[in-house]
Amino acid sequence: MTKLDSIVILTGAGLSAESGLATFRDADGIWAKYDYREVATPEGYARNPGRVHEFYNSRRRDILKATPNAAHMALARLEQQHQGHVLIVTQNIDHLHEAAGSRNLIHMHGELLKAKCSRCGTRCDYREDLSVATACAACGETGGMRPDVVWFGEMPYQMQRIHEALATADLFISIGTSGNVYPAAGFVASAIEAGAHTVELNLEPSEGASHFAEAVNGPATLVVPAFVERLLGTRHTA
Ligand code: BV8
Repeated sequence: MTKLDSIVILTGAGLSAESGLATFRDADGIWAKYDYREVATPEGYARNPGRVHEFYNSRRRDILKATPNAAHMALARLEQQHQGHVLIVTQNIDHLHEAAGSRNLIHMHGELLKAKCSRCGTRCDYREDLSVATACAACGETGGMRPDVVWFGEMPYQMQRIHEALATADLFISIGTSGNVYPAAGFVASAIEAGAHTVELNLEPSEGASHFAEAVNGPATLVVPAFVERLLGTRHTA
């Protein structure tokens, strides 16, 4: 393998599946139980904020009970031991990458353990249930507090920083994502344009599998630690 200075890693719900958190598009996934237009769009929130709060309150409680798995730990090890630059861009709204020790991390779809006030824009850590009666600690207003997550039709966070990282990537790894949701699903094309080697680590081939130079299929807790050891091992032999 050539010199791999800059590594960009995109993660999705499949990475947290073995920590007990539901994915979206698997047979028993979240979108099999909820209509995303009702619970993950600004229109759905405006129509029925109580239903959206219920949806996210239940997921927040699940997230607070979850712990990082061997795949999260392996990615934190890679960041600590790799001589070059490692950036994780996660679509996940859980905090398991941080809990595993990852630091160089972008939550492009937001974080469920944060809330933001639609009235004054203030964002804060928030681990309790939210409701329309929750008052904003900054402006005191009620009725405006929402989970700090990016809904369909909303602009994902830190896109400029992500595109800059993709433009200089030597290696792009996509882990546990079905490649259905844009703009994240388009990152592999940007990485290819930058001349990066592209790898998909996923339970099964994703929608975008054909774009990747290399793929390893299997559960994240098996394939991710093995791939990280291969990368770190390569460093010693290069
Ligand atoms: C936007 C909210 C524009 C938080 C989510 C083209 C370009 C740009 C936009 C679009 C476009 N075409 C369509 C759009 C609109 C839309 C979109 O992509 N729609 C799709 C459905 C067609 N995109 C948007 O609206 C985005 N915004 O583009 O804004 C804009 C421009 C200017 C100004 C304003 C706006 C916003 C997208 C973000 C939406 N929010 N979530 C939450 O509730 O979580 S999306 C939701 O899907 C989650 O965030 C999730 O992370 C994301 C992706 O899902 P995955 O993570 O991939 O999960 P999934 O279940 O699908 O797959 C899991 C995979 O893991 C599977 O492959 C499975 O095999 C694998 N797996 C399972 N178990 C394991 C495993 N792998 C390994 N080990 C295991 N054990």
